Amino acid sequence: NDGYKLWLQYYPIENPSYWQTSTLKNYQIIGTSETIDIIKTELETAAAGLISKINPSVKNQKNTSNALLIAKYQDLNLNEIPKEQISQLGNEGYAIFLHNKSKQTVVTANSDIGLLYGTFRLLQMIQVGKIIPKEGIFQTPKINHRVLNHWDNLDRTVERGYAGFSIWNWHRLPRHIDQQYHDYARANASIGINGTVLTNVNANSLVLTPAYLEKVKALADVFRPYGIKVYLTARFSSPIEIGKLPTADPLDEDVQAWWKDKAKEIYEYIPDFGGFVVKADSEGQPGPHNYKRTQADGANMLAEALEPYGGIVMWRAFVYSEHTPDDRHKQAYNEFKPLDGKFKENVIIQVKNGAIDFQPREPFHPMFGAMPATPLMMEFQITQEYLGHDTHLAFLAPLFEEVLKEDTFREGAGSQIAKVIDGTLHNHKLTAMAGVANIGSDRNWTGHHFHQANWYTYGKMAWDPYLNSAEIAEEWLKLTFTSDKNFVEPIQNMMLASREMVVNYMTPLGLHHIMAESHHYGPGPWVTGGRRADWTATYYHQASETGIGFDRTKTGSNALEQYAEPIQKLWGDVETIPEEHLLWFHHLPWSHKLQNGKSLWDNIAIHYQKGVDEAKANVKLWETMQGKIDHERFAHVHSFLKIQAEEAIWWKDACLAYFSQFSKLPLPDGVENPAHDLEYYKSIKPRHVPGI
Ligand code: BDP
Repeated sequence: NDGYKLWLQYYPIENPSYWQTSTLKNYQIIGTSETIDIIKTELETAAAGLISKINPSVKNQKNTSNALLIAKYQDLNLNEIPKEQISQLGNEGYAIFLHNKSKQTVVTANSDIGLLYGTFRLLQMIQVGKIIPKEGIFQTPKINHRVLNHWDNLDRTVERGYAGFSIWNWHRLPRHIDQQYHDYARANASIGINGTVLTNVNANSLVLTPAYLEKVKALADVFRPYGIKVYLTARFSSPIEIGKLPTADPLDEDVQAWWKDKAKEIYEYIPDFGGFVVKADSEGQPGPHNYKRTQADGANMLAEALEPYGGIVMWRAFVYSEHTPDDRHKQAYNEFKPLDGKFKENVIIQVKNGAIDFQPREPFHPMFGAMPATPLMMEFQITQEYLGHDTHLAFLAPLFEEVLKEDTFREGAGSQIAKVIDGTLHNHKLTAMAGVANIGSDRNWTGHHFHQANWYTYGKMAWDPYLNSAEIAEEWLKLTFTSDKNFVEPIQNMMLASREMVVNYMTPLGLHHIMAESHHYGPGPWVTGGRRADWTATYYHQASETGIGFDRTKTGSNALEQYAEPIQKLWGDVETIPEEHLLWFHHLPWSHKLQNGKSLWDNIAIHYQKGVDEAKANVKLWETMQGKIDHERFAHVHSFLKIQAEEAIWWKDACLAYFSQFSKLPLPDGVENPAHDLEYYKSIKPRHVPGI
């Protein structure tokens, strides 16, 4: 098993129940469409696997009555479920229930896509051994646009991609449609993802030319029956680069007309094109600043072009500049907050979960909840730019869950981020979530087999941002590997603890951005100087003989003032701030005492050691799983876990060797001394990591 089948393994169920068998044996699907055909194929595939172990004579025996009925509500003759309940399902929701009279399992919806989602859910339930509750299941997505952002370049490299090359083969498109495009769409549909941004946020305007639009159209045609819309990144300077205009000024009439024509052209190719994602005025990307215009001027110009066709603009808030003297943490908020209410209705602001950049842990972005008149969407990074790339296991559900549950206090207590992004806090209809994809040409899609779980989690949480990590992990393990509880329970625990483990051996107690320069793999607390201070480690940890940490309170950058009062109070005080954010907001002496009575230095060292100990323990634990799953995936994960354990030591040793030159303190009991001196760690070249 090479993992290609992801969580859609459909391995045989042990002792299937009568309900499971009859549901998969005798079904009726009403309707005709490409989506209905996909549903049929899915059921056949699932049945061939899930009940393959039962006696073939039983399997082939057709009952006259169907045990499972899949049909749109309008095609059913059902008075059992009131119409209103179904109309609330909207266009993508579904219902699954047991029909009292006929005893059939019914999957119904208002659309074929709803039926597809319902079918996938039913099959997942059958695989993991769940039964349909008496009251039935009524599910509607809480977020409308659930999109993957591919940071894929047209030459098939993937920015921050660690699982091979881009799966979009632009050269062969549109004439060759690879089976993998279907498999990709199917996998996404199975977890509710309904949009894909094909291209990197560091955009190439070529993708907006006819030659590429034909290729994009070919992909859109594949994805459509799976309920997936295609979006593109729009390079702000495209009117100059491909339109031969002298400017890209958003207030220039020719520029506006150019975008309008471009939108019209795109919709001729792709009538249900989703819209644009834009990274402007950030890390060298052009934007409205080049013309002394605001982010709203830029976003609204594009929104106006897309508006006649129902397209949207996802305008990224990741705007910061090395020429702005202020703390990078504060810049996006300062830029966008004054523009609240100034964006057109089809603009949504795409905000990363934290104010810096996808760190193993970040306090939530202060923009969430702070712009009541503007829809805001969440951007998570599924690919692990700062969390050990492909080789380090980090199950990200706890990271996502932690952020989504944070209380912004913007409308008083209970103003969780999930409510900001599902539109309920400030009554917005336009809602979205983006996940920077971790998908590549590797056979198993994501490099580490366990990183499939992060793609899976993203889809599930975009559908319902109130889900909890433990349930997701359990279900994913059962779908992907086995239902054997001797495997599922310990490995679920391993997954759930893995992100905190990474935080411990990389950036404990609120440390951040101390990864190696540029590629961000491995430790680099010594990174300093160079082109941009805000891309160095020393900018963020501020370690010196007097202490460590970034003072973001009133005595420092005062980024804290961007949060609601209760947060300012809680985090502004070293006694009450959760220790996990301590050094994000405070600069403290090495001798500062933490809650456990030990010094800051001792605590830093203890956290690093803890991370290492856990990474080593994971290898041992995994070894006891041999034979419980297929050998291929077992061995793959085994070697990656070993890499992780070795590199956790590398992280600990490098960071402690570096910080101890300032703390000048010995390591506490139980913390192993670095094996080498600091110069040795500094000399390690990217990805050239010594074994231990
Ligand atoms: C950072 C990445 C960079 C991205 C940028 C972004 O290092 O490659 O282009 O974010 O999100 O995380 O635009």
